[in-house]
Amino acid sequence: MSKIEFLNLGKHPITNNYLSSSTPKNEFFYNLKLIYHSNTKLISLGKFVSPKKMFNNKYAHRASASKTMRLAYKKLAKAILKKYKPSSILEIGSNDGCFIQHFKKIKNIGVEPCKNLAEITKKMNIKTYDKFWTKKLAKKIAKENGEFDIIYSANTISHIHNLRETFNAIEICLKKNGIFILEDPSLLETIKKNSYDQFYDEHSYVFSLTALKNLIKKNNLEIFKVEKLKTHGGSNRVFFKKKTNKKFKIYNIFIKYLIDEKKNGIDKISTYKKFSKNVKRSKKELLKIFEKIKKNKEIIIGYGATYKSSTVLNYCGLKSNFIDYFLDTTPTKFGKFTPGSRIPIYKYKGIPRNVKYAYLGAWNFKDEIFKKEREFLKRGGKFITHVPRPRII
Ligand code: DWN
Repeated sequence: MSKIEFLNLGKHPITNNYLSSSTPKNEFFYNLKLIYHSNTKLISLGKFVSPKKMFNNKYAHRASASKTMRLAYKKLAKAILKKYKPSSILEIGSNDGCFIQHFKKIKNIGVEPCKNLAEITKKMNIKTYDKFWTKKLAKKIAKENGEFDIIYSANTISHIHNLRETFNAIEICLKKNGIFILEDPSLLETIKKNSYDQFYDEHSYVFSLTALKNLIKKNNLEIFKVEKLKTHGGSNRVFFKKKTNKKFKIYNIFIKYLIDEKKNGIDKISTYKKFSKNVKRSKKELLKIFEKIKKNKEIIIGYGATYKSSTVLNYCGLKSNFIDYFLDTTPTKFGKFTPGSRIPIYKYKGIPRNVKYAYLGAWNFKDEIFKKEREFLKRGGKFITHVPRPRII
C-alpha cells in the first residue's frame, strides 16, 4: 500500500476564513486527515481544499506582522546579495513584500495569487504576477523577463498541491547556474515538538529532507545545501541547483541531516503512529489545563490568532467557553472571529490587567512575545502552550 492514513483530526474550516459574525451561515468544513506515502516518505493531507477557497483577495496573513520575520528576511537578503551577487530574483509567494523589497537594486519579481497582497507589492513598484505558480506562468515569466539567478520561496511550496508541476516550473525559470531556495516547516521538528498544528488546509505537506530528495529525482534538480532555522517552529532552508551545474558542491551537512532524519525514523510508518498517539494525549492534557483554569472563573485570552491555532482550537473543541477572545496585531483580523471556533479577535493594545492566562497561538514567536510581555509575566501572568507538551509557563 503506498498511502497510509495515520491521523484523523476531524472537521476543520478554511483557516484564512476569519469570520465577520459568530453565527455564520454555511461555513465550509472538510475532514483533516494525515497520510504517509510509503514510496516517497512524503507526509500530506488526505484531501486537499481547493486553492481558490484558501488563496483569494481576502488573504489575512502578513509576513511583516512579526519583528522576527522582518529581521530574518532582511538578514537573508543581505546574505544572498553578498554571497551570490545575483542580478535577478523571483519570489514565489511574495506576500506583502517583506522579503522581495530588499532587492530593489536588481531585477526583483514577485508571484502572489492573493490579489490583495499582490496589490501591496505592485504599489512598492515591484513587478508582481497575481497568479498561481504553474508551468504556464513560469513560461510566461521566463519569456517576459528571462531566467533568474535566484528563485526564493518561503512557506509557499508546501501550500501547492501539484509538486511535480511546481518543480518543473522552477526549472523553467532558473538560470543554468541559478539557485532555488525553499523554506518550509521541518517535519522532523514537527514530530519532535508534537506541533500537530503545522497541519491545516494550506499546509498540504510538511516536508522532510528525505521526501524532498525523493520528489525531485526525475527533475534536473538536486539539493546541495541545507540550513536549519528557528523560524515558524523549526524550518529547513533548502538550496537546490541544476544537476548539470557543477559550480556548487554538495555540502556534507545535507548528508548528515538526511542520516539524522533516518535515525529519527522519518521514513517509517511507526514514527507517525506514535506521533498520532502523542497528538491524542496532547489534546486530553491541554483540555485538562483549560478546564482547571475555567473552574476558577479566570479569563483566558488567545495571543496571536494564527492559522496554526485553528487546528488546535477545532481539534480540541476550544471555543469562547474556554478562550474569551484573541488579541492580534494584524489589522485584517481585528473585529473578526476565528474560523470554526468563532472566538472574537481584537486589536492588540497590550494584555489587559484583568487577564492572568494567555494561550500562545503564535508559539513560534515565543521569544519575541516573552520579551514584549515582560510586564505581564512580572505581575504573575502565565502563558499556556501545547508545544512541545501542554503546560503553563
Ligand atoms: O505558512 C504560513 C505562515 C507563514 O503564515 C501560512 N500558511 C499562514 C500563516 O500562518 P500562521 O498564522 O500560523 O503564521 P504566524 O506567522 O505564526 O502568525 C502570527 C500571528 O500572530 C499574526 O497574526 C501576528 C500575530 N502576532 C501577534 O499578535 N503578536 C505575532 C506576534 C509575534 C506578536 O507579538
